Amino acid sequence: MTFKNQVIYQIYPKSYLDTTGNGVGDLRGIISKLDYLADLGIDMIWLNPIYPSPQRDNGYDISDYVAIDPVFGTMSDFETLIQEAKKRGIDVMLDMVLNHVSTEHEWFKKALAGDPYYQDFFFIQDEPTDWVSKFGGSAWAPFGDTGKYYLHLFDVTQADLNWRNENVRKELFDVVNFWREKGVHGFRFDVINLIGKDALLKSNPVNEGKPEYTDKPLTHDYLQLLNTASFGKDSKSVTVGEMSSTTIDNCILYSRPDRQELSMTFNFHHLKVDYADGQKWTKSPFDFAQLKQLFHTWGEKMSEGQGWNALFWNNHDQPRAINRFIDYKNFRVKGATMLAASIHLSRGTPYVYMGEEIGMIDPDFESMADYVDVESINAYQALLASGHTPEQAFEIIQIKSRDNSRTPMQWDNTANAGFSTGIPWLATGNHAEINVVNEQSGDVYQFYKQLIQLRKSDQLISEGTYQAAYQAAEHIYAFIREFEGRKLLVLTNFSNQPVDFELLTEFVDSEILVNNYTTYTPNQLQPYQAIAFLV
Ligand code: TEU
Repeated sequence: MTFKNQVIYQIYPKSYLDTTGNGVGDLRGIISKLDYLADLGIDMIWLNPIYPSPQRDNGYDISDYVAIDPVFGTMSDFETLIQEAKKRGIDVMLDMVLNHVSTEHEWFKKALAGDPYYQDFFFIQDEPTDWVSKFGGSAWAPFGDTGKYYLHLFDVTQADLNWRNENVRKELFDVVNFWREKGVHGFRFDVINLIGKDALLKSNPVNEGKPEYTDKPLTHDYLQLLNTASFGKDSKSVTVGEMSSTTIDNCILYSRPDRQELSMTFNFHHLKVDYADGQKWTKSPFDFAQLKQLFHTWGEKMSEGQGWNALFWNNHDQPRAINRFIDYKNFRVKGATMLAASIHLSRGTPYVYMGEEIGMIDPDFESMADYVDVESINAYQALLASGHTPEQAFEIIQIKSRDNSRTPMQWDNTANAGFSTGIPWLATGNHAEINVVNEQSGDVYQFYKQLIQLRKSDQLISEGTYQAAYQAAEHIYAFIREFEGRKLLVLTNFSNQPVDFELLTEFVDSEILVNNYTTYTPNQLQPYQAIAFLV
């Protein structure tokens, strides 16, 4: 079993299951659901940050890298989670947020107190650059009353770390090894392609300054040092880099096995095809032609370059895909299963985001008071400042907020969806119909189980090459996988209408391996049909 035939399930711990009644999910809640996860067939669970944090950015502002925030439980609870997961053949992947640290971390506090050793852990300059924070506003803030400024590419409470400083690198390598010694084999590295910054940071108005700090060449050197000093010593390690605004060429270098950097990479280009003018906080239908072109380009080039894609539609930073890409009011189940097939049969490692396996959708929040995400709250103010009415601004937040995917897991149709006996930290979504009790025997969950099992059992899916197909077809995304003489043609209809097609002659005598419908009309795909032909 390698990362090529594994499926990774992402858990947002705050929202998975609360066992204490404080309205926040916890480690014992995850432990209580390991049998459910084992039934689904997943191989690894990725946990978003569970470390001590002021929670300004829901745990991505870390104040202690090697402890468990009491809101999630104790280190003993974590050790129990590792043991219980292992009993079920499930490994754990932790989120390593190594580009920045909370301003509540002792390193920043000591720097602020005047300790030059720790001041060199950060980017502190006399003059700020013109860079823009990814959460809006300047990427610089006053460093105490020194008259200098410190860099924060994200929230003002998330200070960027200076990876040029070998003392910083050593501290961070020690963090990864601390969790390896706890039995952790998986690591997701948060915005790790931002760590290669220059010593002296200078202004660059291009794309809000991104070229000055994204995918810089030193990033590869640092990843090779990190690999050698930590997870590279573990033959079972699975590592994934979250790559912000990256390129295919860099992702091949980040994930090509001989480079000894990472196992695979997340890129987000396919989740920006519903951005007007490349801007997230806009309202725009998705561009299907651009979506399939991106899948084909990334699929073929990563295959040719021996790179490895993390395949996903959902995560904690994205609205749920069913809302973005599917006529979900009429075709929720078919749309959910079609989306699943479009990545689980492709080349890469699929990620299932909690609730995706039961077809969860965005909540119907009715006012800004329902939203808590710092990025969304900042964006709402920016939309008002740029002339949007409150109604227009709210409509954009409703479709784009990260809170959409962070609502509590929907276990049943009781109050709070069976997530908590207390008041949930974030309101629940529409769990009356969409919940595990209703859906676990239903089409979506069972289809995910089938896809996950196929990846384990057939090397054509885990190892096969990727080749684009039906590129000119207006509503069809299709590709061919090939391995040791066997071929799989996967066709997905991204529309709510039947679509005619001509089956490639080489597949005329094929068998149907996967179909999210119970029937097949020759040379016609039904609305949101996903079908795979094997020869
Ligand atoms: O996200 C990186 C990132 O760029 C996010 O801003 C994300 O792309 C954006 O919100 C999409 O609109 C990582 C984590 O996944 C995210 O939760 C953190 O807020 C961020 O880094 C800072 O650590």
